[in-house]
Amino acid sequence: MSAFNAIGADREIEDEEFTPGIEPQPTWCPGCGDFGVLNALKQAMPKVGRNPDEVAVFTGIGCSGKLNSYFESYGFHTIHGRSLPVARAAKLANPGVEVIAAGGDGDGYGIGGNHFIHTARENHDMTYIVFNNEIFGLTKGQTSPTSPKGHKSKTQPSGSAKDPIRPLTLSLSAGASYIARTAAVNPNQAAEILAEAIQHDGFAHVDFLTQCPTWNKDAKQYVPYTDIQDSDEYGHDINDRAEAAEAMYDAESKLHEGEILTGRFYVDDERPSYTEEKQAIGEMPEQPLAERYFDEDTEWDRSYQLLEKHK
Ligand SMILES: Cc1ncc(C[n+]2csc(CCOP(=O)(O)OP(=O)(O)O)c2C)c(N)n1
Ligand code: SF4
Ligand SMILES: [Mg+2]
Repeated sequence: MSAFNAIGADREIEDEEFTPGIEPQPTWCPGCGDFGVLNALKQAMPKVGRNPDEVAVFTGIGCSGKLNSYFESYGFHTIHGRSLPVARAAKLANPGVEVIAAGGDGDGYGIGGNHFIHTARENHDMTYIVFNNEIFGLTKGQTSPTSPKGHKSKTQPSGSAKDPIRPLTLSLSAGASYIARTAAVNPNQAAEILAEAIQHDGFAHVDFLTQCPTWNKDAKQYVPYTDIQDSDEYGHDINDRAEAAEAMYDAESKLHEGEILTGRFYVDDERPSYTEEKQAIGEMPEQPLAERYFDEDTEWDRSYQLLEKHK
């Protein structure tokens, strides 16, 4: 990709286009689940028909925050817990851009938890991937909001006295309109779920289970897992809020008992996004606010083409 290209024509897109040519190879530890997110995201892009120029990835701080260094697209490595407000601004200014925010469980459910709740509540049109390894990885294994009760770490040597957060349930009550859980050990499902989340109009939250073999050796590697959509035992109506809440509670209770339930938990295709709500009350224009440099012929212009292409 050359920076500041014109909008790409419709064409077949290869996942390898999302591998940067000049960036260093990932510095994640061998066996890290973060590789699973990167690969799934690359595989999702041909499914959604976006080329690298049409995507912007916003990350927080953590091992997970390195995602956009290894993924060819526009990117912004923000500060700890703050990927969502930056991503929201970008989407509001340039609605044709495919906005993806990503970060760790500490980043998104801890320090950035308030942004998570309110971005879900407002149903901003973006995908939010949370790398859930149940610890602070980058800072060497401290207890995080998703660490199980009793989990021992340098910050909680006698074991955590706290119940872990329930991210799926929290997301539902906050207002996210697409909620799924997948795992790095399940690459095909992960790529499908990310593609769906990206195509969803509204706030799509994917809790992505990622093993950290370096600092969380006690953690399960998230196998064996059950895909709730493939299971007669667990299938529920993903459009039914009450049934989704029950399925989420079940999955979150079983996670630390060694039963890993993954799949789509809730989808609401009817709810308008924040941009649509603001346009409906006349507080946002139909045309993109952002200007973008295309080429010598058109120079700076608002990103109408991008918006038109992906309407
Ligand atoms: C404001 C602020 N507080 C604390 C830190 C230190 N810090 C960096 S990454 C991190 C936690 C990372 O954990 P998580 O978000 O789960 O990401 P992971 O490394 O596990 O992918 C912390 C506390 C920081 N960079 N900025
Ligand atoms: S410390 Fe853990 S989360 Fe970070 S790169 Fe290594 S294995 Fe991955
Ligand atoms: Mg983490």
